[in-house]
Amino acid sequence: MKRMQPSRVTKYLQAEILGHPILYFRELTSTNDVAKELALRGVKEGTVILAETQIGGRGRLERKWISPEGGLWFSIVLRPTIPSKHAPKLTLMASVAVARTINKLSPVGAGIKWPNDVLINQKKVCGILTEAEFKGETLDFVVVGIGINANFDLNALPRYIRDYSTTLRKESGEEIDRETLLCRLLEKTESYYALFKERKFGAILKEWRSLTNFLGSYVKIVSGEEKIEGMALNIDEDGALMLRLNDKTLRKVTAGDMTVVGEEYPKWIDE
Ligand code: BT5
Repeated sequence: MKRMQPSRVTKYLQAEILGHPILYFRELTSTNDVAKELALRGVKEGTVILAETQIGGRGRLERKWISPEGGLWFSIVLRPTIPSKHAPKLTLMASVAVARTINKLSPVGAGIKWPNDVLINQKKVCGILTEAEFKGETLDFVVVGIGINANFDLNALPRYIRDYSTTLRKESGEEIDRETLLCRLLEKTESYYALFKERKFGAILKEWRSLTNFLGSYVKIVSGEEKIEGMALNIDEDGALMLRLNDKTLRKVTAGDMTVVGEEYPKWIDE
């Protein structure tokens, strides 16, 4: 597998904040861990940590993120001056940037599944892990970790993951230039981040909604110890999922794993 050359990204990058600098490593435990360490030591906003492979890649709730060579594994340090409660919006922002960038480079029809997955043909091609560090009520920094299954053989993933996952190469039928993908993705993320800072999150949400197809479906969500079922109505301005439960009450869910059970709301519920 040809290694990435971060200098090729920087040379063509038309972003002013993100990707300055890009710190590149052959192998790391987790780009999020290194980004957090460096952020605590004061690296500037926009710093990107990029690794060819991760041996301790992480998903949410300390789940493993398998990161073979050929994927695009990186984290961005952001330092927005916003109240901490707004941090989850950055995950939504990143998922819109990823789906839009993929679709621009290759017409594979990438879409978003709440809260942090980008899918192609209902299979996961990208996961996003946003981690925030607080200073009292405000944020010190946020690390947005993005993992994209770009060019490796799906057999590199264990079977229980493989059946629900895909790669860009498999879906598009050709090798994706990871440097171009990273370059375009940083530019796109920067433009959404500018909207975010201008408090125009509504514009990002609108795009998010247009990239998702589960709204209006009946879904199951596992959130901590709790299992919640209902019709997915909408995403609110904080990025939380609004559900109509079987007893017709409304419920706002801020975190969890969602499965779409049916395209339509089961008839028996309205009977
Ligand atoms: C995520 O968590 O989807 C967030 C993944 C974030 C990865 C990036 S890579 C760069 C940065 N550095 C890190 O250490 N992390 C970030 P979650 O929704 O909890 O999904 C985790 C689950 O996805 C696992 O439990 C597996 O079932 C599955 N999984 C693991 N590796 C995968 C892969 N390469 N492709 C698809 N699914 C995978």
